[in-house]
Amino acid sequence: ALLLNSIAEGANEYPKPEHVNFTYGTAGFRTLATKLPPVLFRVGLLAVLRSKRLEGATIGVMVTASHNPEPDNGVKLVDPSGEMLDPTWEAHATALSNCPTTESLISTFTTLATHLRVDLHQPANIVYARDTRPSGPDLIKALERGFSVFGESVKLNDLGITTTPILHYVVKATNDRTGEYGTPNIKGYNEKMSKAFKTLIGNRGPLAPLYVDCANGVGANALSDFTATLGEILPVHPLNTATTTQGALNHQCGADFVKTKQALPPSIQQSGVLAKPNTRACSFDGDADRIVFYYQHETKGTFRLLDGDKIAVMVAMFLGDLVVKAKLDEEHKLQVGVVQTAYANGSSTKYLTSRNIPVTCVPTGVKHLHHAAQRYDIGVYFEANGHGTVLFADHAIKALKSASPQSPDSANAIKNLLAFSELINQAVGDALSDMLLVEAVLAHRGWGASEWDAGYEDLPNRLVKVEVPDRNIFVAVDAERKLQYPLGLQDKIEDAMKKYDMGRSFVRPSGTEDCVRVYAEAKTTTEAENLAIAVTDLVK
Ligand code: NG1
Ligand code: ZN
Repeated sequence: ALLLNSIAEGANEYPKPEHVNFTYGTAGFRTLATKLPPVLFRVGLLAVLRSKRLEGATIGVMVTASHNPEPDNGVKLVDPSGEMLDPTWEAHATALSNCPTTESLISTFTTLATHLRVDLHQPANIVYARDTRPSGPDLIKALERGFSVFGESVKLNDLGITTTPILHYVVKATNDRTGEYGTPNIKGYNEKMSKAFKTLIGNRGPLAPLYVDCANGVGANALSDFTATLGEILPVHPLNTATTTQGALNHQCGADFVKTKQALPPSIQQSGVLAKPNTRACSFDGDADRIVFYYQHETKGTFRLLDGDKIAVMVAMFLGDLVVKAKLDEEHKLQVGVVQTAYANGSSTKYLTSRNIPVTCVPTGVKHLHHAAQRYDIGVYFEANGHGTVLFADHAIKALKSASPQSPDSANAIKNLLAFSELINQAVGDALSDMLLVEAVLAHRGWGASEWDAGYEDLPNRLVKVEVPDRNIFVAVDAERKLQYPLGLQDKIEDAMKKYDMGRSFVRPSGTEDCVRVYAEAKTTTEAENLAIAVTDLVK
């Protein structure tokens, strides 16, 4: 009863606004920041419930709206393994956030605690962080108010301002009783990564300079901390680091801008840094869990994008080659597989398949990619937009650690595979870690950007955002490659596709915005554009 009184007191300070319906979607809660304080208070309650339910295992809470505009914000929960919140709890989050009154909040909380068999006497442990958004401090206050109703039984670890993937790392490392994953703090993260990177680069450094667009977000802080630990082997030039300039976050820069516009951020264009042949740059998004690379064509000067698909293909091919070199016996022969979504460029899928690398296609959303990747010995997953990572199965690590190599070459390959498993964030996509992954592979291959790019040519493509009266009438199936409802629409889309050489198009409701997305690709830019227009007309 004491607890319920204390919840009521807090809830009264954070009444739910009327006429707003919150949903815990693929990216947690995400909307205009001014609407969010009551949601944060309630997420505080839920995070504690989840931790108590798991006998005090550490739960993570990240306050960010990633690549969205600065006035937006959001919040998501991280499970003890460092992965996204268990999907069955997403509904509980939605239920708590929508309780219209303090009374209904109390009753929903009580029902949840009973149904989920939460022993409220258990301890709870929470680690939390935020990105650089100006709305962050207020939202953290609301979150902490939620924790505070439970009094002393909750132990808190505030990481302050840091990236989403670092928060995931700290959650995973905190829960790892063996201590092998790494020291559970930001310093531990930097040390783990720089050690693995140095092993991989060996005497190949110093590498060519790399320009990094930090989207004027938290990636700027993380990058400067990290390079201080790393030293000279990778000369990094941070750009767009104005984390305290109002309105700068994700504005005309960052991974989402580059991928959507298929163009350089104007700031980089103007700086002229890419004019020197084969100079590469990359862009993080607002919470540094996505990355895309790019460069300028040496003779034509055109913009060349190296997106999530290009990263996945290069990394999968390289790890596949290392596995062959490692000469693990037949029984332990590890299979490298790739997980993509329908947004993967058709050329990338074709390239992988023609080289006997298995490809799985799953619906949008990191949790789907992550789970599918866990089914491979070494599972590479990337969304075309640059969110992705590589998962090494436990049995794969065991096989590598217990192998008895017959040649220096195999011994080297095994050492490198193990170093990659340390370098790559095993919890979630991570711009900083993926940046180093790409740099390490390029260094080993002896490649610059253009050699990396040469593998396959992207099909021209268009992504269109269509506002519709009700996006819920659109139901996608078959890993979102087809529409089941509205009835009959899929047939019309397929008729449109047939009119274009190598035409492919699909429609799905967005999980993060109030719109449906139309994707189209075809042999030429004009054809891709026309197909996108034709399908958009069908949807409207
Ligand atoms: P939605 O809004 O469901 O399309 C977007 C991205 C996803 C993923 C999520 C989570 C595209 C087309 N969609 O999802 O890939 O990153 O946001 O942030 O890029
Ligand atoms: Zn992000």
